[in-house]
This record gives sequence, structure tokens and C-alpha cells, in this order.
Amino acid sequence: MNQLKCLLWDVDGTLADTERDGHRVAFNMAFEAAGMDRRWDEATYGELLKVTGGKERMRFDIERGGMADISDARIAELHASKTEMYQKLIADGAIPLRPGVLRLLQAAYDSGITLGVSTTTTPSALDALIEHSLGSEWFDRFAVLAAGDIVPAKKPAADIYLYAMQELGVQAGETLALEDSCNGWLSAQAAGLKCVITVNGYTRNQDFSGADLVVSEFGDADRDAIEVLDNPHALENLHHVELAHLQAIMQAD
Ligand code: XBP
Ligand code: MG
Repeated sequence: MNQLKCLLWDVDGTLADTERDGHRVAFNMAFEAAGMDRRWDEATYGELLKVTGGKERMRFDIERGGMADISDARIAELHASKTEMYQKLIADGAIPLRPGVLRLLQAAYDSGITLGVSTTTTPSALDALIEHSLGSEWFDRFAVLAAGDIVPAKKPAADIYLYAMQELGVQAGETLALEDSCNGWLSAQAAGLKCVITVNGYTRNQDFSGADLVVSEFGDADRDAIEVLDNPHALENLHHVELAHLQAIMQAD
């Protein structure tokens, strides 16, 4: 029977709802500051989310006829500007953690479970979220922060999960991924991991077939019960997701 030894956390959409009111807004601020006409409204950004990574997302928008064509170097400059804007938004407290995230992180940390981050986001954007939304003490509590261009292929490739597991010296059979999107789920699945999904407005209707639990949020005792979208292991008492549920998923066949 497998025991839960390691939790690997996705960032955008999982720790916090950063996409619509964080990354999207920061991209638009960078476009405006550069004198560009392009703006990504909420619906457009939802289409662009099929490509992970901010630089890759801009290139994808160019290829589909959205943004005017620019060089990779210009994309990199724009992305650096966007990351600065994003850090300011996070520092201003624009994006709170999702319900239950801090509770679950704390419970796992207190139980001696190894914690790590596996994300496509740029490291400095991740640092801002940890510092301002989680608290600086969490820099030391995550045993690995696997982020951005540290691997050549971003999600849905398995690389960022494989990298994090290698750094930590943990095996797939003792590691659980926490994700919010189809690309994240595909990445975790390709790395051989079990995975819990907390959906958001952008990802709710995506295909999570084969995931180990799909819920509206992790929730908390003092909130309404969470919505359970898929519960293949027939977990009980799912008013909110507790560490015991995650441990039960690892022990299930
Ligand atoms: C989500 C992403 C990221 C962000 C933008 O990653 O695809 O690219 O949208 O971040 P995850 P950058 O859910 O894996 O955290 O602009 O820094 O790439
Ligand atoms: Mg995500």
C-alpha cells in the first residue's frame, strides 16, 4: 500500500486564482506600456490558456492572428515587463489564496510530508505569490520550487514534475499532484502521479478523466460544502478536502 510522502503543488489556478485577475491583467498592462493595441479580454484569455507559459502564449496569439508579429527577443522583453506588473499586483494583495490551500499546506507540513511546487510560471512571479499571499516562511517549507524555463518543455509535458521528483528523491507512487487545469493534469499523469483537481471558471468544463478527485475547491469547515465533480475512489465526508482524503487516495488501488 502506498503512503503519501510528497505533495507537489501547481501554482496558477491551484494556490490562487491568478490567471484572470493577475496574469491576464499584467499582460494587458505590459501591452499598453509598450504602446501596443492588443488587449486580452477574459474570454480571449481563456482560449489562450490552452498554451502554458507566458512567452509561449504570446507566440501562440501571434500565430492565430491576434497580436502583430514580433521577434522572440521582443516577446522576452514584453514578458519581463509583464512579470514586473504581475509582481506589483500580487504585492498589492490583488489575489488571495484559494479556500483551504493554507490549511492543507499547514496540515501536510505539520505531518512531515515533503512539499514542492511544480509550475510553468516564471520563478520571480512564484516568489511574489509566496512572499505576499502565503508568507515568507513558506520559502523554506517547500523543499523544491520547480518553475518556468528550468525544464525545456512546459506542461502538458511531464518534465516539471519529473524534475521536482528527481530533486526531492521521491517516487511517483508516494507523490500526489494538486492541479486545476487539463494541461496540469496531463503533465502529472504523464509523470505517473495521482492527481487531485480543484477547478475554476476557466477549467471547469475541461476533461479530467482518470484524475483521482475533482472538486470545486479544497474548501473549509466554515464554508458551504464543496462541489464534488468526480470522486472515483468514493471518498466519504467531502464537505471539504482534508489531508486524510489525500492520504486515502494514495492508499487506494
Ligand atoms: C500557468 C501558466 C503560466 C501563467 C503565466 O501555470 O500557464 O504560464 O499563465 O505565467 P501553472 P508566466 O498553472 O502550471 O502554474 O507568464 O510567468 O509564464
Ligand atoms: Mg494551473
